[in-house]
Amino acid sequence: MASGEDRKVALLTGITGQDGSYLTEFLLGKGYEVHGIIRRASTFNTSRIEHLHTNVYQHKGGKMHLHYGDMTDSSSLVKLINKIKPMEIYNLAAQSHVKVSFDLSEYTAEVDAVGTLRLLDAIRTCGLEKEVKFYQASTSELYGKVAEIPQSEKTPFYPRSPYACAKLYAYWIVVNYREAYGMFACNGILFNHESPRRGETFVTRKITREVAKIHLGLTQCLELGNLDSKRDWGHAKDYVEAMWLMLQQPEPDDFVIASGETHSVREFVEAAFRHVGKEILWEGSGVDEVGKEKDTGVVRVRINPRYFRPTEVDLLLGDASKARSKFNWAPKVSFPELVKDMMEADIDLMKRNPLA
Ligand code: NDP
Ligand code: GDR
Repeated sequence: MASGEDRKVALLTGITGQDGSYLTEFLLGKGYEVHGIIRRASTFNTSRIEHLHTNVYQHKGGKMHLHYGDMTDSSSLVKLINKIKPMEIYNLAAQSHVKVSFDLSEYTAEVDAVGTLRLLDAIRTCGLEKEVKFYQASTSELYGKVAEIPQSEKTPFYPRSPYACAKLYAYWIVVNYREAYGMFACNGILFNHESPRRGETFVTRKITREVAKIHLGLTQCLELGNLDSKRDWGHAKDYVEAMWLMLQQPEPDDFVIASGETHSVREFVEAAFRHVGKEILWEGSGVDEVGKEKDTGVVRVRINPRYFRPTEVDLLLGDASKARSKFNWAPKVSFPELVKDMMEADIDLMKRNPLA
């Protein structure tokens, strides 16, 4: 383990997730020793970081170490922090699916809200509150029923799901520990960010996977919920850099990270089909709406109410000007480039493994 003033040691919760995998690559590239907490599963859950784990030469001067732990298990967190003595902690672990949080509301609060408290308290238990820099994965879902457009650090919150309510607690406990104990703790209020590594049940990845299958003749039609909600979508690779930049600032603070553009789910669907040369025409409205392929008239998109949420977030559009002015952050990947990246990856995946 590295020692001395220049130790670059980071601990990540949620290392096996989309953001955890990109952040690990980013930190290894900067020469960090990266420690990640993984939870026990009955099947392998490290596919997104396997390429970093097994090939020592891709570590680029850093090293990745994995440890069993869980956000619901305080003693595992204390033991790991005490052993690793990280300089930076990135809290990315969460039950991160908004729709699922309506079914698993108590568990979501345990992991996303109380889990964050456990981690902060574990740092204090180890006496490291003045040494560790802490990043909290906060979210644009906090804005929920939006009070203003675009949303900035000053926009009031109005959470619309058990997930967002849990993340609201986490947001405020981070602010409170910063003020109460002088911790270097930051909230990154990140708007939606996607990639070929996005979980398969989030809408963008669901669309790119299914459109890739339709393109290859593996399936005919894709089922979705609300096509009208609008999101500010960026690329996860750009967003993990912002997480790191926040912790390199002279003072801890909270920052919105967003692309500054908003698109509806319907627009994402159209862009994905356009990528494979199909134009979609919409007919009907509400649950009767369908998307037909212009050339053949075949129905390619159907609405299934099972994907509706009890309360929806209609429109998100972020204003990241504070991050731009404080540390010169701006997204590099545009909306069309994001769709292209995800479509190409899923077409390639489905060609290699049609059952994926
Ligand atoms: P993912 O769902 O891809 O990853 C979540 C990670 O948390 C996984 O590594 C998962 O482990 C881990 N995890 C879940 N429950 C526990 C637990 N009880 N103990 C330990 N680890 C656990 O999320 P993303 O990478 O997309 O997002 C990262 C963070 O950023 C999340 O907190 C999310 O809520 C937040 N966020 C995400 C945004 C986005 O657009 N992606 C936007 C704003 C915020 P496993 O692999 O075993 O399931
Ligand atoms: P979101 O992402 O809820 O914004 O949370 P998701 O991709 O799940 O939904 C975006 C929008 O698409 C609509 N939608 C569907 N969503 C899913 N998952 N499946 C469908 O079939 C479908 N059809 C329409 C949804 O109703 C919604 O309006 C993500 C997560 O990563 C959070 O952890 C993170 O905090 C926020 O982004 C910012």
